[in-house]
Amino acid sequence: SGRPRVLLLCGGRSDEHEVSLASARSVLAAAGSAFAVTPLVIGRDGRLLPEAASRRVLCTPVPDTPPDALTATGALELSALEPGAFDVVFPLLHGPFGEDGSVQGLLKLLGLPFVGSDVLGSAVGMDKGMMKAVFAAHGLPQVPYRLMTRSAWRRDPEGVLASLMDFGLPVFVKPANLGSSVGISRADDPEGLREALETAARYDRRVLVERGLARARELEVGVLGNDAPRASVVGEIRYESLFYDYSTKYTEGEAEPLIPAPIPPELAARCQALALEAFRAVDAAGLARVDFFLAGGELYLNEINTMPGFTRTSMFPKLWEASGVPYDALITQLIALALEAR
Ligand code: G1L
Repeated sequence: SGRPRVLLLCGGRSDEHEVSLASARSVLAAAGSAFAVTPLVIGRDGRLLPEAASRRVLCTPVPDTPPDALTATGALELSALEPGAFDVVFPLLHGPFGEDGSVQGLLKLLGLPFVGSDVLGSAVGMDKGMMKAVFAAHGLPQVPYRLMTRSAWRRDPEGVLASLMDFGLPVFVKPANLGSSVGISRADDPEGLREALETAARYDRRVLVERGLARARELEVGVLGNDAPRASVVGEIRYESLFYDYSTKYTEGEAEPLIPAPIPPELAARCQALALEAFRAVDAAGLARVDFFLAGGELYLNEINTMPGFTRTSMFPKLWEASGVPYDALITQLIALALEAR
């Protein structure tokens, strides 16, 4: 009896701390009447704020974690997570300590149902190298890529550079760990490639090199569901940049979403079908945003994000709004999906 008790976990030790808080504010505002929502903010230092301080952080117009609100022993507040204390957890957490499946593992051990993918889907969705290997095993179309270790790069940089020459230029070089947007660069010449690899290798043990596409458009699809997932309408992201090759994705500039994307219906249907295949391939659950490149008439799967931006104005909620599922209903559906036996 009573409203379902929802624990909203947000913040965390990542670049996306503020994005997470912004999303949590949107969820709190939308879910606050239908659900009994308890927010818990994880500080940038990884410590949990007590509930009252968490509410203050989320309800303050200029948000940040006041240091004096931090508990001496954040681990103590984990007792709030005892089995049975909540009906469902909404883990709005990203980055190495939130999106790699570790939080999902903790919640699973505690027997608390949670929104979104389980350990496996979260972990695979987080790691670009593993994600691409899984997509490749499923025969999904991707740009040519190569995964290498930092140690291989440091041991034999000339050999690695030589082995990458058949890719052509430009290429994009990224740390394999998707949780972070830092360390990504575009290389247009061999010297740039050397620098890009050096940079990416500072951020992760594993580095991904992808062939750059000329004049690629970016399409995105929202997926909602568990074992019978549905795809949203297709959206397109365009950047302010005059020549929108996809490097602009990693530079400053306002993204302008077009929903639905101005593409032929057959292409939209193909995007949606591929998005559902990608969702199943990584064993995602609940929700995901699947991103594509469209270049030279060909569609390439770029990535799946099992923890997409989640404010009212983020792409994932907007895609569903345009598909007939408003924000509040989206939250209700996600909570229902978390409680559904799988
Ligand atoms: F809990 C969900 F629904 F699975 C979930 C979890 C995390 C949805 C969206 C997110 N997103 C993020 O954590 C963020 C880093 C993009 C900030 Cl909201």
